[in-house]
Amino acid sequence: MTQPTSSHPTQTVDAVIVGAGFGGLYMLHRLRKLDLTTRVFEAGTGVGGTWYWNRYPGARCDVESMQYSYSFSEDLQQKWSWSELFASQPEILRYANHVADQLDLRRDITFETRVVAAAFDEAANRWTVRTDKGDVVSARFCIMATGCLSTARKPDFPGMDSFKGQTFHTGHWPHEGVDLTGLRVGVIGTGSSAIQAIPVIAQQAAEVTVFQRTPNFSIPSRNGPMRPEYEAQWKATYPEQRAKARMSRNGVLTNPNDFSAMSVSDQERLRILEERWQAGGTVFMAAFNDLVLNQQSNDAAAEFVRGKIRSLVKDPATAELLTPKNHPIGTKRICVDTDYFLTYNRDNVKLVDVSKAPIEALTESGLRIGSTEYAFDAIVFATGFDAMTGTLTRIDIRGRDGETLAAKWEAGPRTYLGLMTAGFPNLFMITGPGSPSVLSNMIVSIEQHVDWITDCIASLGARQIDRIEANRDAEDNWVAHVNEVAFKTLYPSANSWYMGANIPGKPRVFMPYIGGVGNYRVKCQEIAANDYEGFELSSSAQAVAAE
Ligand code: N01
Repeated sequence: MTQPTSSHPTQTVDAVIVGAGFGGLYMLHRLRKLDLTTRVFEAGTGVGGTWYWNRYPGARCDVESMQYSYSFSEDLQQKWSWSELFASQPEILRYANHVADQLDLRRDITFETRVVAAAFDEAANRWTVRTDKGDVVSARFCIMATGCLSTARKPDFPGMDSFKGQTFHTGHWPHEGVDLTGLRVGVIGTGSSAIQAIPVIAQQAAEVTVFQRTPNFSIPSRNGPMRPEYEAQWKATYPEQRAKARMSRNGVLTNPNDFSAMSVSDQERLRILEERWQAGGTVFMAAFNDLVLNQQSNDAAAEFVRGKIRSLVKDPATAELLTPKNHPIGTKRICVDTDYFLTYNRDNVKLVDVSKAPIEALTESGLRIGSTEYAFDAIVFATGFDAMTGTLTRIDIRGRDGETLAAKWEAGPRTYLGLMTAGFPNLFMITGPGSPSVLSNMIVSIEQHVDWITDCIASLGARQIDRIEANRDAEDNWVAHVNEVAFKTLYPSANSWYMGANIPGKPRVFMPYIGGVGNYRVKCQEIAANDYEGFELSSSAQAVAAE
C-alpha cells in the first residue's frame, strides 16, 4: 500500500464522500445539485458498494426488487425493469452502474483508492482527507458512505496460511467468478450469505461440508420471474407506495398485521403463519405486531418454522441440528432462501456441528476439529463482517483536539441520530450506528439520510454557517434512547452481529436504532425544523468576531 507522502492538499473541494455504493452515489448527485465541488473515493474498481464486493454464488437481495431501488427519480424508477421478484447481485450491480451512467457520476469518483485518514482542522473548519494513493484533499464536509457491512471478517484460526487449496470470503468473491465444479468444498458459517450460497455451491461441487456454529431461521423467498402485471401495478402506484414505505416500520411494505399472535386462536395463528410462509420472504415477521416484543408470540412463530425445517429435511439428526433453539426468531437477521433446507437432502452435502467442538485450525489439506481432519480443495468463509463500526474505526479519523473516532467508540459507537458524532464537526455518516440502517430497507434509509444531510448543508450555506457539530448532551440522550428501545425488544438476547457479538472483544452494544423508520424520519425532520436542535452551529466569522 502506498502511503501518502505530502501534507499539502492536492485538491480543495467542498465535500469528500467516502464510498461509491448506493449512499455515495446519491449523495454525490444531491451535492452536485447544490453546486458543491465533490470528490468521491472508492476502494473498488467500480460503483455498487455491497453489490460490487458480494459476488458469491446465489447472492441476491431479500427485499423485493420493486422496493429495493432509488425513489428520488421518477424517470429512473419508471424506466428500469427488474427481471425477478428478488433481484440477483449481478442485476443490482447493473442497476448501480446504470444510475452512475444516467447521472454522469463517474467523473467525480476516484476508483481503486481507499481513504486511510481524515483529520479536522479547527482553525479552518475543514477536513484533510488522505488516501492510500497519496491524495491529500481539503474539504469543508466529509461524508462517510462506507456501508454497514463492508469490512469482511475471517476468524483467526491457527494455520490460516497453511491450507494449500483455495480460500474465499463471500464478501470478497473474485470478480472473474469461481468454478467449483467437481471440487470438495468446505463452507464455514450459516448466516444470510451462506444460506444463499450453499444451495448453488452444492449444485456445482462434488462434495460440500457445511460447518455450522449457530443454526438460523430462514424463510423461503418464493422468488420467480417478474410478472409484468405486478411490475405495472407497482409502477402505476409508485408515489403512494414509496411514501408509505418511508413512513413504515422498516422501509419495506410487508402488509403487517396489527395484532398480537396471542390475540388469536391457536388455529387462526397457524393459518396466518402458514399464509406468510407460503407468501415467502421477510413478510413472515410481519405476521403479528409483537413477534420481537413478546416471548410467547415469538415462541409460537419460531416453533412453526422449526416444524417446517423438520418436515423439509429428511434425515432427522440433520434436521435437529438445523433447527435453531438458542435465539428468538428474527433477533439474529432472519434469512431468506431458495431451497436451503432441501439442499441437506442431497447426497453430496454434509453438516458438521461446531457449536461445542469448534474448528481448531486450518491445515495443509483442509481443517481440523479435535482429532478429525477434513480435506478440501476449497474453503468458503461465509463468516460475516465487522458490522456498522468496523469500516469507520479502521480509518484514522481525528476530530477536535486530535481525538480519534476509534478511541471515542472503544466502548461502543456513540452518535446523535446515527448522522454525526460529537467532537467531529462537519463529518456526516450515511446510515451510521444509532440509525435504523440494517434493520430497514437500506435504500429507503440511505435516501432519508442523504436528503437530510443535503438540506442541512444547504441551510448552513444559506446562513453562512460553516460548522455543525452534535452536542454531547444530545448525543448522550440519543444513545440512551437507542438502548432503551432496543431493550424493550427480544433482540439483545441474541448473540448477533447487531450486538457486536461476532467479533471477539467487540463491546456488546445494540448498534442500530429499532424505533422504526417512519418515527425516526419524523424525529429527524423535527430536529432540522427546530434549527438543528441538539447540534451546535457556528462559523469562523463568528469566532473571529467573538475574540
Ligand atoms: O454474515 P453473518 P453474513 N466458526 O455474520 C459463522 C446481510 N446480508 O455474511 O452465528 C464457525 O450473518 C457465524 O456463526 P455464529 C444481512 O444483513 C444480506 O451471512 O456467529 N462459524 C455465522 O453463522 C446479514 O445478516 C443478504 O455462531 C463461524 C456466519 O459465520 C449480513 O449481511 C445476503 C465462525 C456469519 O454470518 C451478514 O451476513 C447476505 C467460526 N469461527 C448478507 N465465525 C440479503 O439481502 C463466524 N461464524 C439477502
